[in-house]
Amino acid sequence: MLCKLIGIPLQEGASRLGCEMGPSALRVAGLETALRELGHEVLDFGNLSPSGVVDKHHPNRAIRNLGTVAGWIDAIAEAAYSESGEGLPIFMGGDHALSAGTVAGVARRAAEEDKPLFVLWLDAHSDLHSLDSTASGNLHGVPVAYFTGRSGFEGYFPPLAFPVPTSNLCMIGIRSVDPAERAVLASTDITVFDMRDIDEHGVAALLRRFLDRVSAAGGRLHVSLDVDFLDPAVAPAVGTTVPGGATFREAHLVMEMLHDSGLVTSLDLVELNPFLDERGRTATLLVDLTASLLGRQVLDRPTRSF
Ligand code: B3U
Ligand code: MN
Ligand code: MN
Repeated sequence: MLCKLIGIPLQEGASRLGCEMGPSALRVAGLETALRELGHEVLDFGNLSPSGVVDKHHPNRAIRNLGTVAGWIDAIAEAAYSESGEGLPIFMGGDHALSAGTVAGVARRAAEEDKPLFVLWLDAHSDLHSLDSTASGNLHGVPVAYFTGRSGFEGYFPPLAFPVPTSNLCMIGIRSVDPAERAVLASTDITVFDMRDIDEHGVAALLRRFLDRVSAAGGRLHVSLDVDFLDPAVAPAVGTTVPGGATFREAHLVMEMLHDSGLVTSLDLVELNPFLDERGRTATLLVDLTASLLGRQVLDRPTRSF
């Protein structure tokens, strides 16, 4: 498999500075070598930079860095479209606002191939705020609303030609949802599995159900992994830690199942803030999780039935 590493040092969507160092930390932690050791070809495209920044003002005065983030989304969407034609683009963030661009870009690619696009959102948060409803004003809280085509982004974020149908979106790991987001989740058909669902049913059963749907539809699958999907005890390098997240093993199992499915066509690694890390352990964990997604396994594993 050809793996394309694309750095996106965007940090203006988060409240704490530091995500701009995410792509460097993933490189230092050995992402390229880990993938090469699995037999993959790896191309590092370096880091993207934003399109021209136009100052934009929104009536919601809480919003921060709107013009800057909009400039990033524009450039990211273009790169995501161009690089998703062959191989597996791995978008190394950068804060989660970047997924407004990556998903918009891969959605355009899927539409061109006449395939449905599915999105697996691994996150503590639903990131479903509109520009009107965000109270923090941090734009890493809005990408899902944007790429599913909810209203209010017109004139602020780049026009969106191919919104992702909400029925094609599955969120796993959710445990911090604001009231406005909760109302959206209640009124749409987004599949949401919170931590209680993981506790009750196990992450494997939840994920298998979704992957079966993607496979039956012949879809492309974009995976967006926010560091705060993981429990802060194993992944401290994130600005918005929420206790009670996925364990080390749950996260690896998700990646191993994604590998076995053969369905993943693009990947975001987001919200890594190396300034908050402990001796690189979160960056290293992200590298190991990506290796699991790309086929690293403990044993040569035959299909087993118990
Ligand atoms: N929903 C809150 C918190 C948040 C969302 N995404 C992250 N934090 N990383 C907000 O600010 O919109
Ligand atoms: Mn997020
Ligand atoms: Mn999050």
